[in-house]
Amino acid sequence: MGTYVVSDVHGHLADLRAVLTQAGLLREDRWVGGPDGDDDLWILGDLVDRGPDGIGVVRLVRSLQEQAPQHVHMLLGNHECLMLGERLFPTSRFGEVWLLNGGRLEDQEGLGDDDVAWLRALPAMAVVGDDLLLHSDTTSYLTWGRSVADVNATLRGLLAGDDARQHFDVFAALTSRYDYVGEEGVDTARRMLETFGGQRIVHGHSIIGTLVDKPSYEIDGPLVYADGLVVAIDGGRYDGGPLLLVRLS
Ligand SMILES: [Mn+2]
Repeated sequence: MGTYVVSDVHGHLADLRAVLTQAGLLREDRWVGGPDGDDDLWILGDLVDRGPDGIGVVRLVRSLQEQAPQHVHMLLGNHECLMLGERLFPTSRFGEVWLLNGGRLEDQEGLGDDDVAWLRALPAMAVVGDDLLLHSDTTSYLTWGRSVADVNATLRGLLAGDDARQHFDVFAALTSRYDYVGEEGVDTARRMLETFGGQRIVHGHSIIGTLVDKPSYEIDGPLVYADGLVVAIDGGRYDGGPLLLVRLS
């Protein structure tokens, strides 16, 4: 049994299909789940915006979740908040910020009421084996609760509400980054792990190229940093890098 993570697909449906197929998780849009059918997939948010077919990625991910609900899991990214905010509050600040961050009309037009309910209920964190999985390399999660269950319940409550500012605050908090970088980053990562559990944080959101000061086309694998306490997996597909599917050990 293997556990795979992927993040920040940003509309690149063909790439997502390709990496899942190559790993034996997918065959012609049907979930296969690896050689024994018991592999797990965690998608760490940011399915949409910036790329060619965000709504296609939403459709594929939701279909895989329906086919294999015990094996396919999706976490909330800041672009899911953005998609939701634009849909619910188009005349608020979300309108401008959504466009600036690569929002696409086709993705909004394809979004059904059922998708909106799904977005509002996405969990933001999970501990899987020894890994704490989340979207953003931020400490904002600490402001929403003292356990994974607390944080997920708080965010679910905030996104269930109809207050545009509340939604925007969640989006903004999930957009912050680089909190595990540098000397203080090690302590920060340790504090996150002590609070939420796990031996290691696995995140997307901040592209590896910006963490190692390299162009994204030179990135070919995940980055382990902060004394081995943190793993970044966003290869920067929207920036010309690879969509990384990473098998956790
Ligand atoms: Mn993000």
